[in-house]
Amino acid sequence: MLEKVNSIEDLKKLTIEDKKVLAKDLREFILKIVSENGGHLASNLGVVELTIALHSVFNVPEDKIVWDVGHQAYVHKILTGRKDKMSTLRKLNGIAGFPKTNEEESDCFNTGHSSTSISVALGMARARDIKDENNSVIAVIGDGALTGGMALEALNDAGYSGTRMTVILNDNEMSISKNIGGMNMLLSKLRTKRTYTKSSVSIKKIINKIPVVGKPFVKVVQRVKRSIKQLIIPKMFFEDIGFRYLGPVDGHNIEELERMLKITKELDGPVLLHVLTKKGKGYEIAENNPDKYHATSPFDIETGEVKKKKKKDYSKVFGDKLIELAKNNKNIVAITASMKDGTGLKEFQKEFPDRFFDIGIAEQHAVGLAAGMAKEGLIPFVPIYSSFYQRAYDQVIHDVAIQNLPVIMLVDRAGIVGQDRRNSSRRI
Ligand SMILES: Cc1ncc(C[n+]2csc(CCOP(=O)(O)OP(=O)(O)O)c2C)c(N)n1
Repeated sequence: MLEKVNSIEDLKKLTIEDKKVLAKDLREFILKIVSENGGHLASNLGVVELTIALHSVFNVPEDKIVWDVGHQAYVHKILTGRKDKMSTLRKLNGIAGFPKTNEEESDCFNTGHSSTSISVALGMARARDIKDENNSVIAVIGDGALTGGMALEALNDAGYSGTRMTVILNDNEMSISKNIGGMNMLLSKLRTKRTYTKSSVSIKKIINKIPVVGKPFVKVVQRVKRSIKQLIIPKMFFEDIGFRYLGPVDGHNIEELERMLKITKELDGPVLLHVLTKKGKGYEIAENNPDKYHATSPFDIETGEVKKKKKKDYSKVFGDKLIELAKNNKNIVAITASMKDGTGLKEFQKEFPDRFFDIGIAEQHAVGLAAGMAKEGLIPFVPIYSSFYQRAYDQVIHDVAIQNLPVIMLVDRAGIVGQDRRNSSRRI
């Protein structure tokens, strides 16, 4: 089926049954490429059906799809005419592993750093309204990225503004490792609920068509529904801040996804569609170890074994040394912004669970938190990749440096990392 699909037009001609076959082909194709070249695997396997459904319902490049982080955009790239370039992933001058506006028109925005998509999509939606245009704008954001402050700032603005846009919450319960935090607690309550809003939207549309009695009646029905919803779904956070919440929907059911996406297209105002997906879907080894296969170097498909064994790197040296220091000093604590594996803190967490803090993809908060701890006599270690430390420059200056607080910052991955180009001016 994948051989037949070379463009979005080809995709749109397929039946649901064809699309199911296509999903299987896409998974095999991605698995082959990533096992040979390395790349982001588990997140891409998780969004195959979602991406097919998005491109079936919406029309890029007129409609804008903003991929948060952008590491999960392989399927989007394959479907938007770049299938043949995928074999150059992570190769010199090869296809970028993230959306690139200068690569294809349907990549409407460059992403790489987490939690930017809702702000950007809201900006695009406001621009559309000012220009009096009619396209749809969609942000696709993971539950991990939703822990970032910028995403929450954007939800706050979007919900209040009432601007027409869709946020797709791709909830796989994982950041790179298991997702944590209060937002995750809220999502876990929503995950277990039946899809609630699916009928309410169509009822509203039908009632709205009845003349005169229509509008007031809708208001009454909505009020009743809202109170029922409060009973069924505790703490309707998204609705309370101005979004219409739809879902949760099975993110591997193309038919259901298309149905829900069509509803979001019809609605005025901000909509959040909660989609449940499985990271690594379809490749058992990645399903069982989604964190290991979040991003990987080349590996053997049969066994999952990485071909070139990783040497001891600076993150490991740091992690081992920190454990040694922490054994002799109970004031030492460690903070990670959702990167415990990459920054070498996995063993520290096992050894000192009470002195380890994974605080979500929230670098600003990580440094602010460390400042408070340091002020009260603790010795916080905060390892963050150099590129992501950019998020916390203000906290580094305002909360730590000016107050001369002993926060220990470890900045790694500085310089050039060749494999993944995330934006045109810098390779990280
Ligand atoms: C500011 C920032 N910090 C850290 C990262 C590293 N990072 C890349 S993907 C990711 C997890 C994203 O989780 P989620 O949004 O749930 O997407 P999923 O991979 O689960 O689909 C992290 C922490 C980043 N890209 N940007």
